[in-house]
Amino acid sequence: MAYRWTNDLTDRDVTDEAIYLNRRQLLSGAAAGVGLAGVAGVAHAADLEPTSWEDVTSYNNYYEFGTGKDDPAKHAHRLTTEPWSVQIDGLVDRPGAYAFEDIMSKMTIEERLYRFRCVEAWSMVIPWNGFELADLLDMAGVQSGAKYVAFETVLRPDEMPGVARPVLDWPYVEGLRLDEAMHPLTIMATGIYGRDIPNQNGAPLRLVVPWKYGFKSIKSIVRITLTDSEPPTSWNKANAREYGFFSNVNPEVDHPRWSQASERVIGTGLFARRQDTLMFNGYADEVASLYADMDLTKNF
Ligand SMILES: Nc1nc2c(c(=O)[nH]1)N[C@H]1C(S)=C(S)[C@@H](COP(=O)(O)O)O[C@H]1N2
Ligand SMILES: [Mo]
Repeated sequence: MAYRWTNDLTDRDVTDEAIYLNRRQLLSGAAAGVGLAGVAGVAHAADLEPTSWEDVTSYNNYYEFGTGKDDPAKHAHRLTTEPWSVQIDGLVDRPGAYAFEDIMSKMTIEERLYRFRCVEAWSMVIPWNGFELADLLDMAGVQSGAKYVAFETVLRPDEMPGVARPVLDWPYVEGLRLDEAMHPLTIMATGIYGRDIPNQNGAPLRLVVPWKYGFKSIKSIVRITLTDSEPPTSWNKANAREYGFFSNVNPEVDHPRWSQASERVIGTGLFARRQDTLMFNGYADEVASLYADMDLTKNF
């Protein structure tokens, strides 16, 4: 498998789960802990148990390939991810089509072990590789009038069997407030377990916003637009009463059809373990201040 990212980790350092886990144990040692303490997300890493590669890559939501959890793993191999470019436009100084390789050559790839909580009340812990979205936005030069960031997934009916049905209004679109987009926890993921991110997980690059429900983490991004007004988002368009623009993980605000107080932990067997859902998915210390003046039951 080709490694798309260039940093100090080579394919001999991180080739598979076992090696990844050993390496992580080293990283959680006291000396390494000091050096990593400044990196957002890593501070929490030591007490999180990563979901297996098998579960992360076979239990997916990617409706462009079908609505079954196993549809993306079955069909997403049809998606062509090379060549790939991301159109960055709107309120930026340097709009244009940014080639994936050019982006990667300028970005610093890090490991981020994040909790991942779907609005359907299941969760995983995923060791992403990626870069901070803020660095990409800085590359394009965000203008002072920008207040939001809009994202769009590639739309290829020939390669995506799921888009033949109007389950959502294709292409899949998402959005963040600019301060959310610039937050150091917000990343563009290009890998999992040190390997290129599989198509079913959103190759070649997808958003990851760990304190929000999973549907905010839009896959296979081809366009990023800086705007001055709140952009439309796919699930909000489909059902505004059930899916808000913010969609911050919140155990105290239930989905109209189910409780959000707890979650099923994927990969814990037939009688899957449940655990309490954490405010902002466990990232309250980092992000609660972004919403200090908001009523979270109204701005859900
Ligand atoms: N383009 C696109 N992005 C998407 C989705 C989708 O259907 N299409 N599903 C979302 C949902 S509901 C979740 S929970 C996550 C799932 O990511 P994963 O399959 O990598 O775990 O992707 C999100 N991003
Ligand atoms: Mo989801």
